[in-house]
Amino acid sequence: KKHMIIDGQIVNFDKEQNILAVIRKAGIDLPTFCYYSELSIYGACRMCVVEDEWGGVIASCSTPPRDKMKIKTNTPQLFRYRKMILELLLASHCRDCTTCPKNGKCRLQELALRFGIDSVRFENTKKETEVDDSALSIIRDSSKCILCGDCVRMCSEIQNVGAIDFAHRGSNMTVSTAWGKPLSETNCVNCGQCASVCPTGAIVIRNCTQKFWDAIYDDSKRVVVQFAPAVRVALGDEFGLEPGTNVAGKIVGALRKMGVDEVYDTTMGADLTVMEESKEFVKKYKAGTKLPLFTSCCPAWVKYAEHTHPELVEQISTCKSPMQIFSAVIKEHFKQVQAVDGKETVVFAIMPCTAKKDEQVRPEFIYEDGSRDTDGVITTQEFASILKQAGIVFEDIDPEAADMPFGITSGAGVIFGVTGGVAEAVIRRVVDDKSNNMLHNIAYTGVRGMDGIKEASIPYGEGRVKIAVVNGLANAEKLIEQIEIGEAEYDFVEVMACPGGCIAGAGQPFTRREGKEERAKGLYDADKLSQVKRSEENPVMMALYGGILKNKIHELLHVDYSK
Ligand code: HC1
Ligand code: SF4
Repeated sequence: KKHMIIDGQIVNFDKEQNILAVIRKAGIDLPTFCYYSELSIYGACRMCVVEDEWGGVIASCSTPPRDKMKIKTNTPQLFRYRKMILELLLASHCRDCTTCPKNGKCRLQELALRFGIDSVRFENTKKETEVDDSALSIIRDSSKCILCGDCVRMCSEIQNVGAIDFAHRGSNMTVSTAWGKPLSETNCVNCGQCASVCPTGAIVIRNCTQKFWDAIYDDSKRVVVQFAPAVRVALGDEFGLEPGTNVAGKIVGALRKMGVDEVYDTTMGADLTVMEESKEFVKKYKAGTKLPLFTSCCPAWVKYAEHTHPELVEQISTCKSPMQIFSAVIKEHFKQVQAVDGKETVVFAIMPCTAKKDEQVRPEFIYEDGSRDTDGVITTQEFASILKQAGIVFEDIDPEAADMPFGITSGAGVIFGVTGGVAEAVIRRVVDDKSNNMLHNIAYTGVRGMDGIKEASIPYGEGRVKIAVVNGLANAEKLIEQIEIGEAEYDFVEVMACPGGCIAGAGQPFTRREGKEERAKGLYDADKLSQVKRSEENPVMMALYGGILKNKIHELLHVDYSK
């Protein structure tokens, strides 16, 4: 076996691409600003330096491991070196930590503390604060940027968007949009993935918590909250629970404690999406309409298609996303109640996603009287801060069940939150064989797992339906290219912009691959535990289709992005 000697300790390695990965394997938390295993190596921050056996200083992220190599990670020289880098960064950085949205979660702050920096020896070269808050999901403050390039690589390598890039040279270097345009005027899709890797407060997610509180404090409003499938398996991270713990019941209990009038699970909306999307798919498949049908629930994907592949927009399902479907149904349901008690119904959605903040105000979802389907979107992280503001001791909250009449959900709906879940839920609906055996087989068709591009094929009628599942927009681009040059052919394609699906949305507490796997497991376990496995078996569906959806299916559940 190949091995390295790290600080005198033998550590085996095999497929690790760089020394840093071997060091982390040895349980040493070497600091970095610019290293993410899923992104290319930039090697700019130099915090991860180590000493070789001759006292030479090398960047561990960009050096491959060699057999029998000896390195040290902690020497007086390295300590001085790291301190100096931190002081140089702090000299040009805003130091108003208490009012920064990243306070307590900033890596620069964390490392300054860890290395005991109590003063900075260099002249203050902080630039003027320059905030771009034009976009609905993220806010950029370039004066807090440390030029690690994480956002740039995320936006281009994983999302194939390239809305931001390095501009200028030397001491004038910044991260900027093309021509310095406001972000809202670029091809940014609001996925927020840049913010999720930004180590400082240079890119943060827009905060809408005050809007939520204003509604709660307003007695003339009926506040209805829905929470997305993926939120339940990530929120616990903020409260020290085991990764992937399902806290759905606690979310309901906590929201009631804060004075929310009605609490629902977006999973019911996902069931409605399955019903409608399956219907649309089967109709198109049988009619021989141009396929594949692309899913529509990820708003960052919809935006990407609009910017980059307008020719594909008419192949995107006309189903509104579960969030929008559910809000529309809630508003319709409370119309009569509102006529009696005079309270205005406002719907907030707790989402793992930053693009939902943009989806919610798309013109398609704002009606003539100014009303909307969803009135506010708060991310999982914002919800965690709301809980803390309310003084809720989350650990002590007893789980409760969601309200009726929409409180029953299916296992098919809950797995929407993980890549492959929408496809799996639709397959469950369209196959004729409703046996447990088939249910089990569907899980092994290839739709599950964290791979960026997955394929499945299921028997249907006389033939087979070919399905692809992609996550990360660069993977979507690869698949589209293959389809367009005729190298691949599919009937149904699920696209989620965030790598791993909604469980890794930018609104969630940040996690790496292992954390995503735990979250996925949390959702698959929830599916296993639910009595109702298929959307069409959810009794709420029957009640809705026989009730308020009569004559309103198109109006409440569909949208046409190609118009
Ligand atoms: Fe998602 Fe969806 S699954 S988009 O990934 O279709 O955000 O969780 O709420 O709308 O249900 C996100 C998650 C979410 C919608 C559903
Ligand atoms: Fe790029 Fe997404 Fe950030 Fe927009 S939100 S700049 S698309 S990474």
